[in-house]
Amino acid sequence: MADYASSSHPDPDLNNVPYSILAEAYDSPATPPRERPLKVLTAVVASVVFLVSLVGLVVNLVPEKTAPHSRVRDERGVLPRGVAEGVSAKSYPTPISSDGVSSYNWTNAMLSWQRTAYHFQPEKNWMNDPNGPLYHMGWYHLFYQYNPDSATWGNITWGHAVSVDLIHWLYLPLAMVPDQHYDRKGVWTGSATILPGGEIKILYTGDDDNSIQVQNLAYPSNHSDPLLLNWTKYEANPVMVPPEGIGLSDFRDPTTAWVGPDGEWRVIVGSKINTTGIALVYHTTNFTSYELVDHVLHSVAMTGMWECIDFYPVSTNSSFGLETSMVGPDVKHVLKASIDDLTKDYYAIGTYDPVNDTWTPDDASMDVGIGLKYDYGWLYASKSFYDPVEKRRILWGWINETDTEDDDFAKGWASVQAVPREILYDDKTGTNILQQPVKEIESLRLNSTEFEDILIEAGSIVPLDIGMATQLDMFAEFEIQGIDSFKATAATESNITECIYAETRTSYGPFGLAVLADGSLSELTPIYFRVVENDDGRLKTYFCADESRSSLAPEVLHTVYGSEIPVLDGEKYTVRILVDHSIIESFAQGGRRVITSRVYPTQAIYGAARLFLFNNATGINVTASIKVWELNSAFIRPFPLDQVEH
Ligand code: DQQ
Repeated sequence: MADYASSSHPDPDLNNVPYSILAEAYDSPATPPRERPLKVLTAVVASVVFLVSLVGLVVNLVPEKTAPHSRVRDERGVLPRGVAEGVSAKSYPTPISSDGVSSYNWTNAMLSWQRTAYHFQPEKNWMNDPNGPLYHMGWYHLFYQYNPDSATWGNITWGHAVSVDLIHWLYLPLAMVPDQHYDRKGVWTGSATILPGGEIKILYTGDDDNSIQVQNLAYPSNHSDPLLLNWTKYEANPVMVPPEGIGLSDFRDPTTAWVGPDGEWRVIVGSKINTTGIALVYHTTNFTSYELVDHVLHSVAMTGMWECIDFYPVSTNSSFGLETSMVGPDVKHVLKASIDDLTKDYYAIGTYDPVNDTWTPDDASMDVGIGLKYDYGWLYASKSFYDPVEKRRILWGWINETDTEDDDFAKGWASVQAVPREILYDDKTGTNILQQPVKEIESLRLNSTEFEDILIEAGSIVPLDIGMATQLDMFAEFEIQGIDSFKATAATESNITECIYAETRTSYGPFGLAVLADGSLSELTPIYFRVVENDDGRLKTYFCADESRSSLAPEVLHTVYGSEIPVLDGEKYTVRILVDHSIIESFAQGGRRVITSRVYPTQAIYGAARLFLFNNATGINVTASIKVWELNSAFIRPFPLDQVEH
């Protein structure tokens, strides 16, 4: 087998792809960012005056809530195309209201503002799952489910882009299109496996001529091409067909393979039997013929179809990611399934038995599909890969839309990929993974503003003077003042559990940040903590995002979501937030819980977007320290193939 990993780059120019320097690529603001004092005391004083007038707004300005509309059928009973063709509801039909108005009166300026500046998205049209991420000869490759023809799901091909740093991307020609009997109705999701010598194998699901889901093999036509421009589909595809007892449209999304102690490769394919979600295991030695193991890797009753399974090791005693085949004493395994019925990615941590090919969750009550989610907002069909350069595991995930199909047509595009996240095991809790944006995102940081020990009194909101608030990276720490003395007197609010509207005042919160808010608070997205006293007097914390007031557009989803989050003794309440136009990604307590908000502001856009601190607790004051960076735009353009030899 050729040792491709050691092949040298055939064209040195490719190592110096002509990126524009960022300052030139970034067109706003036109002048260099102004420096701001580190401690903005004057802003705080002004804030105190301002907050008094705004308290009433936060508390009283409660617009009528729009009930989440049906995400399965529209009012004519029409199924979204994805559902009709055997995958999840990936486009939402446009609801028709009683007055016949189906959509907000969007202007072009509003619609163009929604497009992100540093998240990966194609130039136009529909995108969904990330596929086959890998590193090869100096380039990170990302493939993705893509409709080249329209802003809705369908005609699924593999789009392709490359990056040297996971932030700036160059679009390449389509990698694979639906042109064979075994994938004519779609080149669906798949994963890459890199063999020890560097050879790349891709397994993907094809929706065949008869709408049967089958697994196919593809490989680079030329492994020496760093850009992997051409792909060969194996001539004897398909290599796996639905086994006996498995529905013909319930068999999809093969994982990255890993090698077992017997030297054979293992691959998982997602499926279900009745309403039990399952992970089928296959063995192979050559990637062309496969043997189904006579038991599943794992199953969970009542979780329905498992899409886009991911299975990988995490180290319990180091801060490095692990290559997919790694097993050992200080290794646990994460099993993730994208739960088709809920369109959410659920994971659990457990123990893999490589001899018997079984996996057991550490805590059966927190099993896959009933326990933890990667993201309590909008992230689906995620896939991880091992980055051999930085020795880390990186997660890609699809941020799906929560507007309507008509809105997507108006925008001309639908969906973005989340900023890639590094995954680590949380050795402090031992119960969850940690997710953080890859460190390369920090290369986009421009000027910063820092606020220290700002007092946010109960029932107040404090504007932060940071200028443009549409492309941000921020880190905030909150401390409750006098929690111990207050705890003794606070009424138990165990009846108000989970996440609530941010303006609902309880003893210990909500408190946090109002992101993408306009000056009059007609639109805002609160990202917040709320602390609750259990019956036994112990405190528990919720981390939430409230999208109920994110947009004046009635047709988009308005909802509140989040999760209970471990906050250990001695820890402050901390959150890192990335804002990129209509996407907000929030990582609490070092990434123990993550919420991606998909919002569609109509007023809090361009220069009108602001950032606030708020505290809607009834009985506690909170202090906050926060550092906010303005972020540059990433360089995401077509690869100048005509300018380079390859
Ligand atoms: N998307 C693909 C399927 C997968 C689904 C089709 C998950 O392979 O199950 O576009 O979003």
